[in-house]
Amino acid sequence: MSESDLEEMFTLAVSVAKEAGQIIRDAFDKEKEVDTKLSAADLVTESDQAVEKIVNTRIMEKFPTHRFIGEETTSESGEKHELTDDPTWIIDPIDGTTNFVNRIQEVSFSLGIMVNKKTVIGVVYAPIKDEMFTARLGKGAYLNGMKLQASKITDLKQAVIITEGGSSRDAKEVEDKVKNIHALITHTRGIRAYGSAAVNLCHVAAGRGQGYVEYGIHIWDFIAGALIAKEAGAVVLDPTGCDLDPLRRRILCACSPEVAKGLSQILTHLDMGCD
Ligand code: LIP
Repeated sequence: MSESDLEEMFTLAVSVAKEAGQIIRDAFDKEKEVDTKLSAADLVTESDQAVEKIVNTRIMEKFPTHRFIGEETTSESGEKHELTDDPTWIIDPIDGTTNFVNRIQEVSFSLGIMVNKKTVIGVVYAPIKDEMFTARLGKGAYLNGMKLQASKITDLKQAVIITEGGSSRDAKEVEDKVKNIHALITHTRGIRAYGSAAVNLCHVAAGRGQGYVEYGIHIWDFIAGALIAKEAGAVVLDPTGCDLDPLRRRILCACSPEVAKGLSQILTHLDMGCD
């Protein structure tokens, strides 16, 4: 893939993020029609579907041979994903749908592009706050054009860690997540939960906290934010400390290898299966 191909893809990614952001902003203060998916805490609205449809159309108009993985298309078809070497656009139309429904400002549009199974472009747009996070592989991460740098903290005791309860209500999963929250409170300076994986990763990229861990999310929730965090100098791994497998539904991000190691050691690692 040439530099100019990547440049064209990046330009389209930012432009569809702005278009998605406008749809999200227009609907934000209005009453929403809400449906549930796998659990009563797994939500979808008309806006999620509208954004995904328009973004899919824009991408296919310009790059008809590229692949597309979208949260809502996947939920409807129930299909498993196979990552190929083809250029693949992976989108979450609204990451933080529960926030969106409740008019909580941490909502985002997330778009990652993989080529040869490597993420080459990440764009996360938080439209209510008008924060556009972008990254290209090897070229750094930016917030509204300003270069990002993750925190330099190495001591877990000084770290603020973001984590989430997630949408599964399976008793064993909930029990293990509560154990993890207990461990995080015990070993860190504090925990936070913003309700959007993409936003959480961008917070770490921007030095707003030192780490983020979540079990039970999907490739579309984190693939763009993971590149943004990495390009800002953070470490992104599987929570066990192995390389991140984008289909294994769990992620650990930390501002430094020391904080990553400390986190991995105190956590109970949930097996979430594969996307
Ligand atoms: C959300 C994630 C969040 C997680 C929620 C949900 P959605 O994505 O970003 O981190 O805790 O359960 O999966 O469903 O709003 O796109």
